[in-house]
This record gives sequence, structure tokens and C-alpha cells, in this order.
Amino acid sequence: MHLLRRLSAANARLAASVAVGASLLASTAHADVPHPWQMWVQTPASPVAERMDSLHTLVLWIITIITIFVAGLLAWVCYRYSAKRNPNPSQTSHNTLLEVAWTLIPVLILVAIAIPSFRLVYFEDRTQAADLTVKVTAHQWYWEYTYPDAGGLNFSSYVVAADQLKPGQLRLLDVDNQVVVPVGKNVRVLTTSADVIHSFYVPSLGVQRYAIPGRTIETWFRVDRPGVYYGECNQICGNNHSAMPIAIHAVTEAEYAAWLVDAKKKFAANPAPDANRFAAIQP
Ligand SMILES: [Cu+2]
Repeated sequence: MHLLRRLSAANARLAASVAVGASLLASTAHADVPHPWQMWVQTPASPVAERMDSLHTLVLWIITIITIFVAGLLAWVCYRYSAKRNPNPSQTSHNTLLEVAWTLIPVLILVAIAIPSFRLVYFEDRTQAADLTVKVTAHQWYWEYTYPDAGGLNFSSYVVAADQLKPGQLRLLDVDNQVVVPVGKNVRVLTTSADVIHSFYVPSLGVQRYAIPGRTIETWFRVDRPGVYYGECNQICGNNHSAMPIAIHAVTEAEYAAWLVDAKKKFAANPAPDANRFAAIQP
């Protein structure tokens, strides 16, 4: 997988020097996608996702130890204090030490989970030093992306219909226009919606934010390595909720600059996002 990633990154760099359009096609490196029978979370590709991953691991250890402890106690009590082995049950109704212990220990465990949890909530909340901003506007059923730092570059991103998929493209995950961002840069994400509540969710980047009409919500990500990162709308938003995927393509700074030039031309000629266009797509 590592080698594949490196190969596709090298491939992307080579292609970019020839033509930006070609590079975007050539490097459909599926950096992080769900796999059949996948048991674990997707490999983290941003600082926020890495911290989410370690918090998840910490909590998993804690609940595993508690579950084993409680199950063991239960088994022991069933065995040792059954009516057969313990015909005269104890009449004890209070034990101050035990009561303090079973109150205090869970409190301490919860505090131990709360501290890293709150730190993470504030860490993912916003970045102090954003290198660029991407505004995400959700629609039924497509995403609209705006780059305010790039002269308001604006385009829509629709799912690729099943019968239109190119080789290597993923059903219900690939889109016509990917969000392109430079690797290693802090990207501020602002989410909002034009109709109902949606959710902008890219697991491998640790991004999940509601898109709510009349509100703008902030978060951020920084992609550590080149590739395409997939996500989906994560809030049931109507009939075609399952057909509004997200594809974020992280490229080198040079490729990003070249893409901007290309995209400004391409999308200037495009008409405004057309809600009726979705009707023509059969996901
Ligand atoms: Cu949605």
C-alpha cells in the first residue's frame, strides 16, 4: 500500500509537469477508502485524524479492561455465591469504603477520558494559521465549493453516475469535480447549506461538520500525504443522501498552483450549479 501510494504520488508529479488535466486523471490514488470487511478506522491522514485515532485507541483499551473486569466479577459471583455453594447469604447492606470506591473510580476514569477528549474538540475546532479557505455549501444532492482566496473560484461537485464510471473510479465515492488542496497546508473549512441539514464528513482527514442553512461552521485539516481522500454526506438529507460523496485530492504546491490556473478558466465558463442536473444522474 505504501509503495502504491509512493508510486501514484510520483506518477502524479510526472503527469503534472506535462498537463494538469492529465495529472488529475493519472493520480486517482485511492489513498483512503473503506474496504470490504474493514474492521478498523481508515488510516489517519491529518493531524486531527491522528489524534482521533489515538483517542479511539485509548477509549477502546479502557472499555476493554472494564468489560473484562466486570464480566470476570460476574462469572466469579455466579460461581462462588450460587445457592449451592453459599446457602446462607450475607445480610450486608452498606460498605462505605466500597461505595466510595465504585463512585470515585468511575469518576476518575471519565475525567481521564474527558481531558484528551476536550483537548481534541478544541484542536479540531479551528486553525490559528490557515493557509487557504474552502467554503463548502451543501445542496440536495451535490456539494458546492468556493475558494475565497482564489478570487472566489466556485464549482459544484456531483457523484459520478454508475454507468459513467471510468476504470478505477469508485461507485458512489468518485465525483466529477474533486476538491483540490495542497499537501501540508492548513485548510480552513467553512460549511453551510442551501437547503436542508447535511454533514461534511471525510473520515481519514478527521473532518465532520454539519452543513446547516443560515449558519457557517468552521473546522480545518492538513493533509499529510498526496492522494485522494473520500467522504460522504453524513446526515440523512433526502432521497439521494447516499449519492453526495466527497473527494479531496491532495497534491503538491506546484500542482495546486497549476490546478488553480486551469480551474479558474474551466469553471468561469461553467454555468452556476444547477439543482435540476441531479435528475439526469442515475447513481
Ligand atoms: Cu446530504
